[in-house]
Amino acid sequence: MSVDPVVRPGSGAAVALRPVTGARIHDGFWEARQRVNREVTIPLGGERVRDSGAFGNLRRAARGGPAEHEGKIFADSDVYKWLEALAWERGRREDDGLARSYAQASELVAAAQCADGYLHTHTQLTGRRRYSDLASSHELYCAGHLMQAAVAGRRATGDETLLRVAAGFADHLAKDLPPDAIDGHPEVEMGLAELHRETGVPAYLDLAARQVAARGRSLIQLKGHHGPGYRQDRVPVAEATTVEGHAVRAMYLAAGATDVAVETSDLDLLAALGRQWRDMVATKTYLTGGLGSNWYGEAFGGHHELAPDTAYCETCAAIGSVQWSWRMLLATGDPAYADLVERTLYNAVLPGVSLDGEHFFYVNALRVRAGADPDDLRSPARGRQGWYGTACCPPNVMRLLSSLDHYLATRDADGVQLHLYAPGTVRAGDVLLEVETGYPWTGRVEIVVKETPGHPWTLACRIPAWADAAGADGQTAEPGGYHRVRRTWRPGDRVELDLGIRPRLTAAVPRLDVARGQVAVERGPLVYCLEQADHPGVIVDDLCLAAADLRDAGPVAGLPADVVPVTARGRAHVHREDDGGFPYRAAVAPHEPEHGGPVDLTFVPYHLWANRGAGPMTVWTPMHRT
Ligand code: FUB
Ligand code: ZN
Repeated sequence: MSVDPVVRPGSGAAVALRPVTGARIHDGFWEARQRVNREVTIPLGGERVRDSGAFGNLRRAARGGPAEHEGKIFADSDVYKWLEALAWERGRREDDGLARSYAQASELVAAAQCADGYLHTHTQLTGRRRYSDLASSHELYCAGHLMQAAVAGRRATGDETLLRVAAGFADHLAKDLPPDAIDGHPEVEMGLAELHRETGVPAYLDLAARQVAARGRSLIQLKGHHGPGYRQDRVPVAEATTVEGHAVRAMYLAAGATDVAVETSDLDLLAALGRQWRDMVATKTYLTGGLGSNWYGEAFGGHHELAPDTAYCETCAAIGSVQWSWRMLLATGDPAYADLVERTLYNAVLPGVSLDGEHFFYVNALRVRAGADPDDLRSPARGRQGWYGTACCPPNVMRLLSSLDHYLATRDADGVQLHLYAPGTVRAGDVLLEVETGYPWTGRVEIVVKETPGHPWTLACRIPAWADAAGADGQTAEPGGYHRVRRTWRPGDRVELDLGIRPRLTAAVPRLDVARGQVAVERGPLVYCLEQADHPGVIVDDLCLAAADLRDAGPVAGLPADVVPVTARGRAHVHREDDGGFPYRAAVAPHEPEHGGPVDLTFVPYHLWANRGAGPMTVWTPMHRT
């Protein structure tokens, strides 16, 4: 089935690449997660959203306020994200149950809308004046999620119920939103831009552009201790050189600004976004692709402030990063953006949901110490939770997994580009490709041309930057670019990649001081970690790597059989008698050996940690001095 994708630049947009409308994952790693998403997570999400009171809010708003509002001020957005997931899922495979749930919830949303198009149940039910507290009301944030859900509904199912609601709201905003009114939480920019792409209404894009341009002029009322940077209102987007403040807000704004830049051919804005992205990658991104090192403000820290144990790395921030990088990839065709999409998907989004599909991480720290504080509900030391009072992350994962097929491939005038590898098919105009692979566990990818036009075109396959041992069609392939083959293809022609997946050690630049003297294990696109479950009798906090003898190993208990763990020789620090006191002592010279007993280390993919109970875990491991 061909479904217009989650991001669909307009015909005149300044983009290098365009998404394909017919990419489909059939099998393998991601299909297994999509299946659980469809069969377990999305139905459960519907129940949790109902239990949170969000449907009740809509029902009461439909009857007319004032009345009680339950849950967070942005509770409507949970409904919209969940509806978006349902819509994309219906586009993948229709079924009556999904269609019924979708129809009921979208009719409820439609019923709650005011006659003039306005819709925000908290404002409607409390009787608060519209747009009177945009710093925290999330009115436009919810509107943006509604618009994205509406576009998904139309593209994936042809249903226009939500599209009418979203267009009604957008028309109202275009007419009645006070000038210079911007939301404390960006999101509406992306929603308006995509709604414009779907409907062709210029006013929606104009409003998105005005929202982006108004930011950074300290128009938003300051709240609490936060300065304007927290809400991306300190520096105009076109002038910013880095990302700052609340990480989800920053990502949504950057993604929406990218939409505006390509639709309005504002190449200066696009260049500014490229600079911000590069600075973010160079100084503010965790190895996992996770973003946000500060719990306070759920925010970015300063340059190289990337402590693993106190990392925030909100799942939504990772999803926002995927959304932004994908748009930058479309805009520029630069594979570095696809590299970050892949790293982030596997290592910063996917940890957000358990293998059983019923539990979620909000915070994705790269280290959990023995005795870590479990007090906060978001603490990774508690393991994944069934839901959260602030439930932005779970339905965000749902909608991303259900639309993941859209991120596999693109096309341009010259041919087709494959960015992510999964068994499935890619339809791009007259071209039909079939992809066979066991990726990410193996690096072999076979692409078979099933249908092709009679003229020459180029098949471009991304060679990830980490793939320094990659080969393509028997020749060495350059990492960090595309393996391009241009020819007149015939059905049955194939390209064979070997991305050379083997375990490797990764170190951080010295400026990233919290990781000095430590290494991480990676294998293909996956970041690995040491987890307590595999190291009985010692504490993960005491482990270090004794030798760089990484080896692929057989299955480990409690994880799926296809998972490839990595083993290595390690040591466990031996605690001295006086270790229990003041925790500082005379330094030893760097060349003096450390002592400790040998331990066999087992590294498992980070995204799988805490599926066998939460406990100490670390991505970075000290190297043993000998
Ligand atoms: O404010 C809405 C969402 O709640 C944010 O994106 C998350 O960080 C959480 O604070
Ligand atoms: Zn979230």
